[in-house]
Amino acid sequence: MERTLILVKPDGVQRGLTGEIIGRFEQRGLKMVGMKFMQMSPALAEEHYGVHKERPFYNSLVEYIISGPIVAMVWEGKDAIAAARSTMGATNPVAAAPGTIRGDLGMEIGRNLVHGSDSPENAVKEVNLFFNADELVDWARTTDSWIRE
Ligand code: DAT
Ligand code: MG
Repeated sequence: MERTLILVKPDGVQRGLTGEIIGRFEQRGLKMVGMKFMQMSPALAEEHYGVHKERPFYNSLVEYIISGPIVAMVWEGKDAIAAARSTMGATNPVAAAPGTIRGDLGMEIGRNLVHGSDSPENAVKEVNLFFNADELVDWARTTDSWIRE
C-alpha cells in the first residue's frame, strides 16, 4: 500500500476548483487518509521544492506556492503514486491529456493546479513534511472490494 502527498495549489483554491480536484482522486478510487487547509510558509516551500533550487523557475515556483492557501492531502492505495500522477496529467497543462486534472482545467505550467509525489521515497518525505502521524487516519472503506480485486 502506498501513500502520496497531493496539494491543491493556490490557483486551484482561488479558482474554486478544490472540490473538483479532490473529486477526481476520490472517484478514481484512491482513499483519503489526511487533509488540511493551510498556507505554506517560505521555509516549508523551500524544503518542499528544494530539489528544484538550481532551476530558473525556482523563485517564481516558491512565490506561487506560498501566494495563497492550499489544500494538502494524503491519499492511499495500491500504486497510489502512479495513479495520482496519471489523474493529474503532465506537468505542462497544455501537453496534459484531456481527462486529466491539468489537461481539463489548466493552461500554464506555472499554474498547474496540483502537486503529487513522484516516487515512494519522495512520497514518504513529503507526507512527513506536511503531516504528523496523528493527523493521518487509518480507516476501512466499505466500498474497497468494489474498487480492488
Ligand atoms: P510535477 O509537478 O509534474 O511533479 P516537477 O516536479 O518537474 O513537475 O516540477 C515542479 C513544479 O515546477 C511543476 O509543477 C511546475 C514547475 N515547473 C516545472 N518545470 C517547469 C518549467 N520548465 N518552467 C516553469 N515551471 C516549471
Ligand atoms: Mg514533482
